[in-house]
Amino acid sequence: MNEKIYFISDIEMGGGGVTDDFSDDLVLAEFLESIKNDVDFPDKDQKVTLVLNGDTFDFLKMPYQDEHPRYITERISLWKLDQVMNAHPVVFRALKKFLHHHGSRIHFVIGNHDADLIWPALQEKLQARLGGKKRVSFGFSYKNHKLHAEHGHLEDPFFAINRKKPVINYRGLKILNLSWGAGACFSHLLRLKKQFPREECFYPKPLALKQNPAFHSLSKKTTANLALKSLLLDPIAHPLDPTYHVPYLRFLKHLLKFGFNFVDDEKLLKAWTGKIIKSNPGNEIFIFGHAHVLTDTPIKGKRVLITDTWRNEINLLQNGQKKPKTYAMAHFIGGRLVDASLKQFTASRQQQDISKQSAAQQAPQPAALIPTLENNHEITV
Ligand SMILES: [Mn+2]
Repeated sequence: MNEKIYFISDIEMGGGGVTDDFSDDLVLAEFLESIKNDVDFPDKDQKVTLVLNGDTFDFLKMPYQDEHPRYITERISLWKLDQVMNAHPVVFRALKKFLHHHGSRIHFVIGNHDADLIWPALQEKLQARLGGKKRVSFGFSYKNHKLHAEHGHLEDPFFAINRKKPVINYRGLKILNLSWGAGACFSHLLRLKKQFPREECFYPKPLALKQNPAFHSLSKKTTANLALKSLLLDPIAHPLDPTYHVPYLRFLKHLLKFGFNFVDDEKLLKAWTGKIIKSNPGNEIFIFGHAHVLTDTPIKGKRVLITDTWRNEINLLQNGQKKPKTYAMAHFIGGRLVDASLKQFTASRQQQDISKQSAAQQAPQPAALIPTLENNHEITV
């Protein structure tokens, strides 16, 4: 059996409004076409799997009829999925076309922006739209031999959810059991996003704040407001409401260990990836998204690949250019991993190896964090 697996993450496709950070539909469609061509389909034993490694959809920032309700029912999530399908028809057509081939599969890993994918109605709708139950699957992770992939938010203190209890009953409603970070987005961070939609997509964040005093000032106000209300006042005002729950102990531990550094901080990144490595023993290679950085590095003696975002993120360190579209590829022959690497996709159909490290090379390499991980002092929405 010859199998190639492609991983992309953090596309953040939304409903087409001001909070929708994805607009490279044609590039994504071309990428899907290129990976289909990369595989020799006349070979009956050839398989190709596309793993959409979390935050494929951005249901989190997307409004529901101009509002941002905290109680997300299956009906609300379905409405949001319809908006995404209407806003990005090119992508849905390309995904469906990718699945025309007998050996192809798509696996949706659930992230913090698309927690709604847990609803059966959404899974059924996507399966019906793209290629059937056997071809389209969902889960919090993807496993293949000694490879483990997941989005990464389940060890992020601000966006972690209880994966064993993703849906809860409250006031007679079945709703998503979302993270504290999701609630903070609905109540505070979205106001900042709507006022500065572009600035929120600038990397690195400290430089974006420095360049725009108005953005800096509103960010500071939002952070202060968020700390006072979401951490203190809201839980007192709504003591029985699970959507206002604050995991204080987890936050305190984070604060003592990492201060005000968040998801892409280098030390923190090693900590959360290390936890996932520890709880999935026996695996040799780990693939994540979520941090919006590109990394190929050894952690705890295992190889860790992190794919960067496909949303319109601007790199201020490179003359304000849009970040390149990157992905990971793993190649199995007869159940043995023969290659795993990070690659860059360019719309001209030329792909470039950016981490030519064979899977056989298990000896720890010098830390290769690409690009430099900047300390991020703001929570990214
Ligand atoms: Mn994420």
